[in-house]
Amino acid sequence: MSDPKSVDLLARAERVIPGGVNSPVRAFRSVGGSPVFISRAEGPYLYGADGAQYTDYVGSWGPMILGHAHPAVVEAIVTAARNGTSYGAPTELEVIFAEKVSALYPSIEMMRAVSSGTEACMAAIRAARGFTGRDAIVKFEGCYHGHADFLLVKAGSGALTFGVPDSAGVPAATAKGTLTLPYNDSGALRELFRSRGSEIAGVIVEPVVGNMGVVPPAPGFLEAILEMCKAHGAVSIFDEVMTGSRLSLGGMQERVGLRPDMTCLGKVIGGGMPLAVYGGKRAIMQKVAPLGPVYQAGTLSGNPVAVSAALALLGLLDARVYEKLESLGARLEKGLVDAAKRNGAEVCVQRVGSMITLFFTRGPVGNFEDAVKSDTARFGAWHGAMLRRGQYWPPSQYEAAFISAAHDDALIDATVAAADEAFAAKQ
Ligand code: KE4
Repeated sequence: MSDPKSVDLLARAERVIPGGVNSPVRAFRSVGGSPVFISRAEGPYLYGADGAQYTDYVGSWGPMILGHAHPAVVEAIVTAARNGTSYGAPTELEVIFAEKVSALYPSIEMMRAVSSGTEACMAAIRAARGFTGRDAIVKFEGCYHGHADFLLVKAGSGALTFGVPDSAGVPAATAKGTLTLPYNDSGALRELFRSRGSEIAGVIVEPVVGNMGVVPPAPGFLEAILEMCKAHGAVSIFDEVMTGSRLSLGGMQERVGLRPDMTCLGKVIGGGMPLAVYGGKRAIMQKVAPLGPVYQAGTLSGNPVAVSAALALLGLLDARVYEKLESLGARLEKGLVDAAKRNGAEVCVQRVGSMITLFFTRGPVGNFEDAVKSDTARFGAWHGAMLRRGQYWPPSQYEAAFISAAHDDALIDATVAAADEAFAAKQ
């Protein structure tokens, strides 16, 4: 149950916006109840339409790594906007941004700014196809790379056949070019390359999955992807839209010391503004227009307001931030595990850095098949109980929750106390 003002707003919204929301997960459909309409946010807090305060564990689905409305980021946006919001022409800011990204991600020798993670992943795959002259791409079940047609695909019958659409409106012919394998299954990947390696343009992977809940890579899995791509002339693509500068300033690839051929970035890299990146090996990116035959364009790509926000945020991220995020993440993980045990709740908590998921299943969760064993009804009840206690947890079992550096030990302890009650709550 949400506050009366949000309920009224939802009724109005549903008349003019599908489900009343501009992105489906916000509708609370998978947890029940109606969504809280947010009026403002600051630091670790969201404020509902009725003024109620919530400790936020969504953080706009990842970007708000330093909390909401960070003064330095807001100031950068205001200052930039006073100079005009977008010119549709190159600026020095974009050069500084590209040099910064390349310094943080040595695997990105050349990059292009776009306006969303969807655009970044779509363009990266087009570049991989243009570079290799091949059509097939490989993704992993449970990973989400935005809503480009050829990425809304699920495994066809038998994971080694071509994909089938996972959304209405995606032509079967489009889906056929996408092969879907189980996450963390290096054997299936090796088998696929053995049988079809010459057809594969690229492999795209979330190096830590956030989109089926947090699922870390099994030892050797990411290395197998890079090895197979290298051996068969395919392009390895790390989709670090969520993990980039979230798990480390240089993303998951920095944590594991790997260099994919291409990387997609978004969320944190964009400073919480509509700004994302795709890039990688110079030889691949030199295929992109106007240098080469792979076309990609965008009206607001690299606009000065978004880039200024990004540079302000990135300039504040240092080792101390990631140390604090690790400490808070470990505190929350332990607190949730202990609270679940105290209440006899069968859960599995999986975390990497400040990305964490509470699965209502015994676990461990290593792939999509494991994740969907979760009791989503129990999760929904727990989510509602947490919300009533001022804790804003992602409204889906299959999402990552995010901790910001604006959170502190006291807030984490309050969240654990609420979780304790929520586990005990029968409804
Ligand atoms: P956007 O187009 O939403 O900016 O990015 C797509 C995308 C690509 N790759 C990864 C790994 C992502 O997590 C995303 C988007 N993440 C979702 C949350 N799981 C965005 C929230 C939403 O869809 O409302």
